[in-house]
Formats: sequence, C-alpha cells, structure tokens
Amino acid sequence: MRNFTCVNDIGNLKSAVEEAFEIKAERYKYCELGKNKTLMMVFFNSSLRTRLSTQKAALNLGMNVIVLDINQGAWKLETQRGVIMDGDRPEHILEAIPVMGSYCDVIGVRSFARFESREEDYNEVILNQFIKYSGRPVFSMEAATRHPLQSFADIITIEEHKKKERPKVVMTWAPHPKALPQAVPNSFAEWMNATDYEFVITHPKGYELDPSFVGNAKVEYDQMKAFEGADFVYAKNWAAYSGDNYGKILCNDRSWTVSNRQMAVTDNAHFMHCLPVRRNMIVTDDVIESPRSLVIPEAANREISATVVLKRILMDL
Ligand code: AN0
Ligand code: CP
Repeated sequence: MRNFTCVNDIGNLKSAVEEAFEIKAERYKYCELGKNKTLMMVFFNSSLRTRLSTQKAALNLGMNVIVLDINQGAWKLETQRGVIMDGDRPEHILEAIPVMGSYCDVIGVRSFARFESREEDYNEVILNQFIKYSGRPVFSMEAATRHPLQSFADIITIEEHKKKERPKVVMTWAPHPKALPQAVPNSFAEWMNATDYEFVITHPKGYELDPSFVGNAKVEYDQMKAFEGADFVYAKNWAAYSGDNYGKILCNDRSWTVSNRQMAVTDNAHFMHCLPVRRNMIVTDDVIESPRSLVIPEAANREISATVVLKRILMDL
C-alpha cells in the first residue's frame, strides 16, 4: 500500500478484517518490520485517540515516531500558492511538506474541513499536497472528507459483535453545539457501502450528505422508523453539506439525541460513536453507559486498524 485515504486503498475488505483479527491476536508479530523507519504524525487539529492509537500501532511495528502539532509550536503555514506572505503565516506548506518528508519514511496527516470553501475541503487540498510534495507514503488521520482509520476500526468492531450475517446498521445524526465536519459520516457510509450489511442513514431534512458517499444507502427522515430492528446504532453529528448551507448548523432538536426511547425499538442494538462525544447532546448517559455500548472497544480497535495500515505501508516501502 502506498497511500491510505479512503476505502479503495484497503482493497478487499474481508481480507483486511481477517488481517485485523490476526494482528489483534498477535499484535507484536511484525515488531521488526518498522526497525529504523520513522513515522511522522502531523496534526492541524486536536486529537486523543488518533494520536495515541497510531503512535501505539507504530510502536507495535518497531517504528520510531515524531509528532508535530502545527498549531502549537510550529510555524503557522500558508496553504495557498501565489499569496503575498505579508500576514501572520511565516512559512509556506510547499517548503514545509518536503522538509517534513526528509525526516521520515511515512507521514500521517490530520487536517479537518475548514468550512471556508466546500470545493477546497472536498478537493482535500491539504492532504493532496502532502501526497504530492512529501515524497513519502501518506495516510489520513482524518482529513476534510474522510476518516478511514476510524471507519476501518468501526467495521472491525461490528464484525466482532454481530450476531447476524447481515446486520442492520443505522447511522443517525444527533445534535451538537458546534459545526462538525462530514468526514466521519461520509467515511462510515463509504465503508458500510463496501459491506453487504443493511445500511440506513437518518437525519433531519437539510442534512443530506454528498450523494457520492450515500451511494445506495437508504435515507429515512423518520428517526424512530429508521431505528426499528437495528442491530447497531452509529451516532454522529455533522454540519450541513448542501449548497449555501455548507458548514452550517440547521437544527438543534434534542429529540434526535439517542436515548432509551429510540433504542427501545431496535433489536437490542449496540450503540457506537467514534468519540469524543458530548453526553446528553449526542447520546444520553444511560445509553452510552449501557452494556450494549461499544464506544470503548471501538476506540481500542483504532490501534488495530492503524497497525494493519502501517504494516501494509511498511511492506511496500
Ligand atoms: C471531530 C469530527 O467530528 O470530525 C473528530 C471526530 C473524530 N470531532 C470534533 O471536532 C468534536
Ligand atoms: N475518534 C477519533 O479520531 O478521536 P480523536 O479526535 O480523539 O483522535
């Protein structure tokens, strides 16, 4: 594997999940593979899980790790070419990227949607510049439109807990006080559409995702109806995608908060969320603390998805 930015980069999903189970059973099996290889993780945004689990994955493989927080200590980076740099950004990303590339063998990048321009976000301007100018394999640690390490961990988690061959998985929008990117729901939809699960998306009108991510998923505007018979409930907030509303909050309706009221019509569904989660906005205390909640094992599987991805990248160096 050269780069890892979306579901297509993982190839056959079934074999990737099998590989994940093998790694989970023996996570230090490839501890020599990354000897004298350096991973650089570059964060334009905050992180708890991605930072720790990806670093742990690299250590499982015997790699060295360097972490750079662009907004804490590094020079502020200009990202547009052609700008007269007389403002508050002393360095251009076009120098910074090849310099970073010169100190490492693999680069992970976190750069969220900025909501300034949908075109810029959906063209993955920052991630693609890393791919183009670093000279190194690049993987996404959540970019503007996708969070593939999360979606891979989500599938591993579903495969571990499913009782039916073809479970019903429902992704529901839920309220949040801040405008959040569509990366997690886009990515989850993209990976769900690569499985043969029954996949339903529910959200208030106006929160339609990019149709290329929705694919053949069923969209049901009635949340209670969507939850009927669900085996897995995947909650997430996102800001609007459509047209002039891009990046806006259109709804604060707390009846969408996942509670026992909705969970009661499921088939004793498991609750999932990528975290960080705002309790009693996205999900009630009762639901997230219930024995059916998978949020902690789901986060733990981030180490596994990252180990598989880094292992595959190292093997093709
Ligand atoms: C981010 C998001 O919604 O994309 C990261 C989730 C993994 N969440 C927040 O910024 C709260
Ligand atoms: N789920 C996830 O990516 O969490 P962090 O933002 O803490 O990395």
